[in-house]
Amino acid sequence: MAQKAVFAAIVGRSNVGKSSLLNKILKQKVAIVSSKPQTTRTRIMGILTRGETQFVFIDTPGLHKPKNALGESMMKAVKEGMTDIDVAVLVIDAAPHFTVDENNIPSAETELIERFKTAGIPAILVINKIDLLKDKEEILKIINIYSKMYDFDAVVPLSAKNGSGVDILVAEIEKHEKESPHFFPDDETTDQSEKVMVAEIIREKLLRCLSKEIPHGIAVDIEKFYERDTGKGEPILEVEAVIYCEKSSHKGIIIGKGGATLKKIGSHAREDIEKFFGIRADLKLWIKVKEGWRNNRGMIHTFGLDVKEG
Ligand SMILES: Nc1nc2c(ncn2[C@@H]2O[C@H](COP(=O)(O)OP(=O)(O)OP(=O)(O)O)[C@@H](O)[C@H]2O)c(=O)[nH]1
Ligand SMILES: [Mg+2]
Repeated sequence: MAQKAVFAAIVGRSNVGKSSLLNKILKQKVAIVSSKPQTTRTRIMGILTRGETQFVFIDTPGLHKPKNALGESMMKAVKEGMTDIDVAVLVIDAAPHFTVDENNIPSAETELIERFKTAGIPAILVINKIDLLKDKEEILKIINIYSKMYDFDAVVPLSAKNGSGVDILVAEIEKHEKESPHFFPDDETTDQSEKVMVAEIIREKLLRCLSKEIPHGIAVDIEKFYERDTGKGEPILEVEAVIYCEKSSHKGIIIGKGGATLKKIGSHAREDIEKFFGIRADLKLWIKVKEGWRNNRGMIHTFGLDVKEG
């Protein structure tokens, strides 16, 4: 049988659960998740090969009005993520805190839907977080508002948290497959390098352990990453990472009283690194201050956060 492939971009506002959905589809965590907006900073590919079909999902940063060069780069990554796709998956948050009002749709979202129209991109509307909904009428209200904006191929209410509805979405995406050779090895799950995965795991713990604005000004750079032979039969993964923050006051907060916060971040990150690589790990963290890096294109490039062309 001929091989098939389908490219699907997962797009939508910040915090609606795009990365959670990708992880649930893949049954493996490849994208970090947090309750803070703008968690995802780059375009992340998640790959699932099932029978003859290879699904390539493109997780994208949440739509927002950029306030700095990093934000601009993130929005460029969304645009880039929408090129050469077979279908777009627009994710909407149905949780009660998220009021959908047709008079108050953010311009970034309406512009995205305009792109669906002009580029003729078929789209699926995903209504996520239905596990939090008491009143299912809310789903109908959302469908009503969004179906006026675009002729969606399908509407799938689901929960990226408990997985209900996720299989229905995958089946809807599969309808857009095309005959094509597979683009990635069949056992691959992401296009991110191991070093990037490690940096992202550390950044996730920073996002989760720190409050408010500080995590948004953080970047993680992996300086050393190698397997060391312990001579006892079992190698150990040695990781040394630098956490860059924007202010020296932030550095103090990241370290915490007696180093407690950094210790907690380090041990949570190490646990996840060990789980991901299936090997014991040793993690050393340093903190450096790099004022205003989010407006410095050179630094954005150094941290791998700019949009790669091609
Ligand atoms: N209850 C519930 N929470 C969810 C669900 N999906 C995601 N969440 C939570 O929503 C928050 C945001 O999830 P993410 O997956 O990081 O959202 P995102 O859209 O990728 O966010 P950005 O990368 O910032 O654009 C996290 O706290 C998730 O645990 C769901 O189906 N139900
Ligand atoms: Mg995300």
